[in-house]
Amino acid sequence: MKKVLIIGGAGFVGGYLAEILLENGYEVHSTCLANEKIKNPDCIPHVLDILEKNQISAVLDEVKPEIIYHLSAQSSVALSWKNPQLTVDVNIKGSLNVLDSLRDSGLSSRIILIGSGEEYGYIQHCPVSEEEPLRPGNIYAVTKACQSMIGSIYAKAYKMDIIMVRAFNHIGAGQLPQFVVSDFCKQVAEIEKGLKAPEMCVGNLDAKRDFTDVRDVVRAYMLLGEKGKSGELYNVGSGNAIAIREILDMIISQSEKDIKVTVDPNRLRPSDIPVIEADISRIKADTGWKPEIPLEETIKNTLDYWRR
Ligand code: A2R
Repeated sequence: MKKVLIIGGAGFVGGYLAEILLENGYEVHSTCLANEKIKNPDCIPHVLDILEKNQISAVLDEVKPEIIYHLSAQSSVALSWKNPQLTVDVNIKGSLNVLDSLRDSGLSSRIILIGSGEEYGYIQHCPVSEEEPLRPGNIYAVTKACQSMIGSIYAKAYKMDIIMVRAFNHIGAGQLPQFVVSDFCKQVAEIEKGLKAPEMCVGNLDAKRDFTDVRDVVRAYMLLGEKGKSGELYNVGSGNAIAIREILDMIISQSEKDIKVTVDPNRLRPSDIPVIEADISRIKADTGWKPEIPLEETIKNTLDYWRR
């Protein structure tokens, strides 16, 4: 049975990734911080803070995984404006600790570094391919760009089996409400329950983003672990940008309530990138992956999650 290690497995994506890997016969080890919990009882849990290199080395020594998925991150763009120090520490220093520990371990594990479509920033060509120069527009994006660059350098310099991913917006049940779709669905559920006046507070509705169901995203990660080319960088997204306004309309249309929309200046970011859309031809060609779950279904699942 192939052994995998998910670093940062208590987050939104980690649970879904563990589930698909278990379904496909992997032995899944998953790490979390001391104050977190790995929910899936079929995973083998480990406590690990990526800011502590010795903790990473100890887990690698114990597990000796064939594939590592590095998901640990300060993953919120909004929080990265408020706390750039933490974002740099976790996303850059922490990722470097993970790579250095793996290098020191003498293991030849494949490692998948999860980056972000935000790395491209102010893109000039849409859809954006992996060859597009990076013009990151926020602190989170800079840290993820840095992680990808270090990954690429380590792959070449030390002949490590590293794959870099640029994941575009992924959504689904269980995502924290700092993220736009989850936030909107939560607000609608609260309005329906009478916990909130029938008014939605929103930020910039004109931005266009590329949304993929988290279950499609983790299937892409699994396929990259199995079939991705070593040293390569892959976009993971839907290949189809949609305006936040359209998403909001889809969410509101799934509710019986009459809901008013108000722009809240506190929700506008210091800078927002107008359009981000992924070119996903590379991952399609190398792994055969393509997204399968329609946006309406993902929105319904997310809304039902908050209603529950
Ligand atoms: O921030 P927390 O307490 O929710 O914990 C997050 C955890 N994490 C850490 N793990 C180990 N050492 C650290 N120093 C550390 N700091 C934070 O990583 C959380 O449990 C996990 C990341 O999960 P989420 O924030 O829910 O991100 P998500 O949506 O699962 O995205 C996974 C990856 C990230 O690299 C994103 O940047 C990318 O996909 O889009």
